[in-house]
Amino acid sequence: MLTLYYAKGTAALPVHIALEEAGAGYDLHLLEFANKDHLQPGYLAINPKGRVPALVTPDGVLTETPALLAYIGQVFGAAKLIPDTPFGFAQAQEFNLYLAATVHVAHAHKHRGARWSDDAASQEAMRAKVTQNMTECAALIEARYLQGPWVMGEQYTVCDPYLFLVARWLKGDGVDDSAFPKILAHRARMEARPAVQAVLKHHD
Ligand SMILES: N[C@@H](CCC(=O)N[C@@H](CS)C(=O)NCC(=O)O)C(=O)O
Repeated sequence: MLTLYYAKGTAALPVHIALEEAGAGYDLHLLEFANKDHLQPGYLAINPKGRVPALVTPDGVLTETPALLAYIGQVFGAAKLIPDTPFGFAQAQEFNLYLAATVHVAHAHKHRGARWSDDAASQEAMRAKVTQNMTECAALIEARYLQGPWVMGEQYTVCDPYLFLVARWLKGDGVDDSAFPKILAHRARMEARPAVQAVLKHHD
């Protein structure tokens, strides 16, 4: 059995969707950031980084969203949530790692500037760059990565729920998402999927 530790509307969302799409058996453990559940000793013993998601598997704990997505894709191979060629899988990893290492970090500069500076003016300067940086990220995704109808083309993969998370951030980050019709259409396609609808009930 798998256990997903999650907080609502966070990077745990794509992992939750992937588990649902895979038809996996899993338990959910909700952490409330407002209560600092993610910083309590019980959770830090599971993930010393104090972040979500974390997935407890029969082989041990996994953290980092791209790793969890790749794991789910491989363990539940019949669901075909990852490309089955080395190049295709590397392309999916390229996309997911771009979201994790660049896009998520650009987004985090809005509320999490204290990770990088203790200086209030520096944190404000970081916040001021969020719209520009996220717009540039969206432009790259729109032009280079999102093949359509799904990120990897005809095959729905673990890249899709991850893009869905980012698409949900754009407006709040000040991005004019009407400039990105492929991302908007992809978001609508995601919202129409029963697995996504079922998972979103846990994240409202
Ligand atoms: N690199 C990690 C980032 C995880 C992460 O930063 N998650 C956020 C939620 S989206 C979090 O747990 N934030 C809590 C905090 O910063 O205190 C991943 O891709 O899983």
